[in-house]
Amino acid sequence: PAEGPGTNHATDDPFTAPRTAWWRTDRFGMFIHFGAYSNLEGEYTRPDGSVCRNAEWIERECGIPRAEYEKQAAAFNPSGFDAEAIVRAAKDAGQRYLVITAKHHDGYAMWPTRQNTWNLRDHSAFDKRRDLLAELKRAADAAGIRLGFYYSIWDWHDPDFADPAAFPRYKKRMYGQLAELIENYDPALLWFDGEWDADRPTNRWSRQDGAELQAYLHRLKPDLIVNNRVGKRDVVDGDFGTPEQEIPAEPVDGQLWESCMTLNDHWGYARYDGNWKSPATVVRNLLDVASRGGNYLLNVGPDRLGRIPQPAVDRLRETGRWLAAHGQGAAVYGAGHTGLVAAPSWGAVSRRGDELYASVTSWPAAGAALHLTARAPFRITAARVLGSDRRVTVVPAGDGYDLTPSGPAPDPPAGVLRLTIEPPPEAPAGTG
Ligand code: H79
Repeated sequence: PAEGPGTNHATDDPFTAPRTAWWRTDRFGMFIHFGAYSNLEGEYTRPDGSVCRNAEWIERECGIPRAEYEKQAAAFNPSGFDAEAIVRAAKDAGQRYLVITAKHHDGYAMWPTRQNTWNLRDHSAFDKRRDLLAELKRAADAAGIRLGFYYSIWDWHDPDFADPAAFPRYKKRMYGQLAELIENYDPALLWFDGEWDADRPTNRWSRQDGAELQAYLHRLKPDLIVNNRVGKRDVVDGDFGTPEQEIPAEPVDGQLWESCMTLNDHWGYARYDGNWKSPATVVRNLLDVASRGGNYLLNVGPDRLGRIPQPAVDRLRETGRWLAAHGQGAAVYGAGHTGLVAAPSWGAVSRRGDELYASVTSWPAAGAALHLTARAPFRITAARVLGSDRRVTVVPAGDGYDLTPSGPAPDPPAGVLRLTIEPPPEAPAGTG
């Protein structure tokens, strides 16, 4: 049957469902790209001595012969993978969930799957008694952080994937792997990718395939959250949209969304990539995302031994410090789109109930005002700077209010103004 926009394959509305409440509140997660490609650390030396650079797409983009890729995977030994250190880094950043690549496009499973031997236990130099996903699950549970898995539908390794006649066999193994993931590790979320595969032009992954898969997953785990790449990335597919390396300018009506972004220029580890985003950029992205009602999934790529690079750890810690210093993340967790004000140039404004959180990333000169443009009528009954005893003078001005914090600019020149508003208009759905 034809389905109109807004008709989701889930049996509930993800925008308001209790099932998605934690995700709508938590706002900030850690993406982890880690797989057999990580062992190459972004560089492949061809037989002629030339070097080809990439990260998680290295097998395909650098044209590595299958046997060659399998050989290097057999040497993969992430002995330095420390689930507790990873969870600590996420926790330090203020991240509240993790999404790790259980299987990327190269088809290599990061857990001891029973469906094939192309996996970390059976095809590596890693300690066969260890199970990284189980370690991560245990550490995440202990820290009160949720765990999700990235799973690529596209599979470069399984010969049945690209053959339409054999695809049902691939699909059976894929369903089997997903059941393993759910039964063994009880993930809070599955993050699909690679539904736009180019290898089966006559038999593409369809909306119907996505709907069937989603129904299957919800039978196994009714409160599972699934991204929109389970289908065709339309409003009917999965629970949330997945803008990649971008932040939408506006919230998407009636739809949950999450921006996934890299911390440097690659998802997987690339030893030559030192183009790290500044902590200020990370903080600003998080504030912008939250103010538009979205989540921010910030990526790290562990090295061949499984260690998150130190520049990434440092930036995560700085981000967490910022949140802690300015109201313990009050502008982010459980906060969302205001529906009341225009996005200011000096920061971002989010809302939780009858409070607005005006995060200031460009502090004004002493005595100068921050202008807040109102898009709907509301009064401000109280204003303060979180984590500080500064006062805020509020004066109606033009199309909104002038907010003037007392004293000289703080060091660093940033802060969060909490504005209590009245009457508290109906908060938009989809926020905490
Ligand atoms: O897992 C990460 C990416 O590997 C995956 N999605 C995120 C979360 C992704 N797959 N494809 N794309 C993103 C977009 C396609 C980019 C491409 Fe390319 C441009 C494929 C080939 C050219 C990037 C640049 C990858 C190889 C070269």
